[in-house]
Amino acid sequence: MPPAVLVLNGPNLNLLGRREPAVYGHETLADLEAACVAAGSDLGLAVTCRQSNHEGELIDWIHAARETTAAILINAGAYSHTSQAIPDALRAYPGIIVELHLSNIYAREAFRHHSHISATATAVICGLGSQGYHLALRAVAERLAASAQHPDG
Ligand code: CA2
Repeated sequence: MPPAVLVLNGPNLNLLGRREPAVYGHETLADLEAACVAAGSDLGLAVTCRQSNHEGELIDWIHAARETTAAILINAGAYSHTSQAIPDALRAYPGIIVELHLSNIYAREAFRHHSHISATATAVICGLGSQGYHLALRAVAERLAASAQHPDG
């Protein structure tokens, strides 16, 4: 069985490709998710994608992933800057966590410069659009392969 990876997208990311293309690009969420599944399959990862506009639903998916997935890629949208509950859930997750943002949050409004999720994450990628998701999947595949070869680190 290939290692499972959960790609979580948070509030308003269902609007991708429909508004603000200058900031978030032309790709729709369906395009982004299909590319993640395809890249995962090339990398030997079983990728599942979920999007929600509701904090509690994102948290329920993080909890469920504890037993079943090797890594979570998360773009929590604006919850990154406001939520304490999502980072709490991520702190209880034992696998690899990559925080993602399509835009460069440091080049935008001051309220986007801090993410409560970053301190819980293994790595953070921002500003590369959908390419960031692809790079994150590649890094996860390489880390999992390395830890399979050297289980004690
Ligand atoms: O850059 C990112 O990926 C963000 O996580 C996107 C969030 C924003 O609140 C974060 O600061 C940075 C917003 C997602 C909203 O997505 C839309 C997409 C198309 C049209 C309108 C909103």
